Amino acid sequence: MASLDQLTSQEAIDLENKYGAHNYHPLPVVLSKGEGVYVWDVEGKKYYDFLSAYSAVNQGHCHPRIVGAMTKQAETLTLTSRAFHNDMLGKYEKFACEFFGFDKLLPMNTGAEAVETALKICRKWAYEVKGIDENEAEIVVCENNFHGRTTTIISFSNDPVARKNFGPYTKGFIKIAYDNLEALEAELKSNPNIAGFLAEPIQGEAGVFVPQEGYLAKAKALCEKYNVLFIADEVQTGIARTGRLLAVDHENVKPDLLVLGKALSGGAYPVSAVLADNAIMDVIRPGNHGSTFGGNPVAAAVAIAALEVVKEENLAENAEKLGKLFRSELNKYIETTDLVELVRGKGLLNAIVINDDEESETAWNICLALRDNGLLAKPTHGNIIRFAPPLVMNEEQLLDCVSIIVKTLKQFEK
Ligand code: IF1
Repeated sequence: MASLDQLTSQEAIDLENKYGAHNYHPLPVVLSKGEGVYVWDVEGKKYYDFLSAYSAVNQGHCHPRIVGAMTKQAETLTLTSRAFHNDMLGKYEKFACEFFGFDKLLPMNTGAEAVETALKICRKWAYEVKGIDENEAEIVVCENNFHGRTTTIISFSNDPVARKNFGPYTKGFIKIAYDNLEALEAELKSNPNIAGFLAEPIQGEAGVFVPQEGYLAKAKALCEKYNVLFIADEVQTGIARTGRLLAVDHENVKPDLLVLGKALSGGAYPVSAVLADNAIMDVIRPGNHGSTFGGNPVAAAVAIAALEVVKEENLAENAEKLGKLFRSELNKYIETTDLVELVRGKGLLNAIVINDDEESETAWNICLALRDNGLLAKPTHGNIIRFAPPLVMNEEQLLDCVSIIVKTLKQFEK
């Protein structure tokens, strides 16, 4: 087998198994092409993508405008490092700051790096502005959070698979129940060393858990009351996924630190960022933080194009409208069956809960059958299946997907 020959799916999987670290358990499907809401496997079978690379490909696969911006910039200048200026970074920072309504942006590459960046800014602000004693700052996080894979971030995870045997763990984090304002206020009230509160506006990995209405606005108000920074991790929920540009927009909340990643590039390139106003961001001075690739000209060009697509193609409005349709169509089916407990979500970030215990294989087997029927989705936490198609989907395609999903679920009715 010459390395440039077209592989079969099985050959590609065998290569990964032999030469790749086994840090994932992918659905057995090998993709080689994507366009809009569709992907194709190496045998040429076409699928609806109902994961969108965990909400990175909100703008659809290989969006011509994003690919065009990327290739044009790639032919001109790819990387200077931040030792020198480049002519794209400032343009992008201005564009993104105006787009999201903040004074300043700090560019990074991956979501985890942006979360780390927000934690560092928050701690520095705590010492230099709030006046907490050195090394005493603590950050409140939520149970069942997912914020990435670095040693610090997994230190405050409570998922044993992500965490066990990676210690010793970073100190300075306090875990409270998600969607529980009493727990938050109790912590803020009793502990003068709290610097920030980090939360996902909807918990993705936890199974698309939507908090009660008003939670984010009230949590932000509590943070203001106790002079604590509200850090919104919108890596997964941001960039139109939930039917608004940001999930916090549903409650008109402006976070003190906004963390973005994934769809900030439309999935074309790793681009992440933290946004904040000057009173906070200005604690960061030369040498305090950085990254070789963060803020490179390709990332800047890609992110501008990706955000323009979100606005010009009205992706937030489309996600809002199609999300309502998706849940109402699935609810019609759910009323008729015991197989599915419920559908929940916001915009086009949704999940169904299969009526089975967490250890059962049912959700995995449903995803295999969905694949066979031409739609790709992935279980999370055993019995939950996440549904997050690209936001460029139209109504006819969505209804086609609903019929594939319902037809497949019916195969599993007892
Ligand atoms: C993996 C989940 C999604 C995130 C939030 C930061 C990051 C993520 C809210 C880090 C990343 C991904 C990473 C991916 C699986 C995944 C995921 F299932 F684990 F929860 F999206 F749903 N904050 N989420 O969701 O961003 O460093 O990866 O760019 O395999 O780890 P990253």
